[in-house]
Amino acid sequence: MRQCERGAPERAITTNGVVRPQIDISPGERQFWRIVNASPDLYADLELDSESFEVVALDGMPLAYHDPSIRKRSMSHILVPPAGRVEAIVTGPSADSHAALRSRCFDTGPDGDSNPAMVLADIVPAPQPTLQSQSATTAAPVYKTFSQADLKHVESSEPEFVVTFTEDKQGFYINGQKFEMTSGPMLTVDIGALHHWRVMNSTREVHPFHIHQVHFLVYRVGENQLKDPVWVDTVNVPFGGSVDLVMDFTDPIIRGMSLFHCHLLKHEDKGMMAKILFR
Ligand SMILES: [Cu+2]
Repeated sequence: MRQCERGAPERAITTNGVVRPQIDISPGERQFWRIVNASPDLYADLELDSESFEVVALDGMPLAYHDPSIRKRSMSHILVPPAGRVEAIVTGPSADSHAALRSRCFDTGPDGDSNPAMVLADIVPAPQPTLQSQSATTAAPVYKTFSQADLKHVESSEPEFVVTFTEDKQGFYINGQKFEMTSGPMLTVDIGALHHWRVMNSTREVHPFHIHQVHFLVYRVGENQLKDPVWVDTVNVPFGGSVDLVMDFTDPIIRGMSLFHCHLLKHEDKGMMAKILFR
């Protein structure tokens, strides 16, 4: 039986600690939402009945930060892995609609845990806007752009490092190694440049790849070059597939012993994690 047909969820995703709360928003009102998937191992494929999310930031990084021409992106649904964050503008639906914030069923693969569809919150029309609109402060936005030529150069180069996820009955591995607290770094990176990394998933379930201190551009999934690549710090790696990333190691504040890992807690705790030394 396919995952999305397995029936009732074993566990529910709560919203701000509550099972299926109400969210007040008046028709046509625009609210700024900051969403974090704080679940240890459930995916949220977020969807708002009849409305789109106007996404302005992913994983704490404004879309415009590396490309000032992109202020927002309209998305009908958005897959948020554990640890993923989304900031979006939401418009209140009409008063006669019965709207909900939902998570779609997400197929985590033949060996993955079930991740069924569920209602996360009911959207309830408020008689008045729940918040007074405020004008934003006018400090100039901060951007850090990379030239298209530099990005293309890195993207078309051979990967400098390949992360391969595997698993068996004894545990979960990165490049054949199970994480130990006493392990040394799997690799050392000198700060100051963009690097091409590839993350490969040789298992039969999805794994969200995450790295500390660093954002990366996801520009290819398998053989598919992405039309709208995004900068994030957590990316879902399809089972039997791969993602290609431009790692941004340019920020001089990146320092010391750090980590990259699968962000499904049960996988990370059973070994799918490695150290990286930044110097
Ligand atoms: Cu995993």
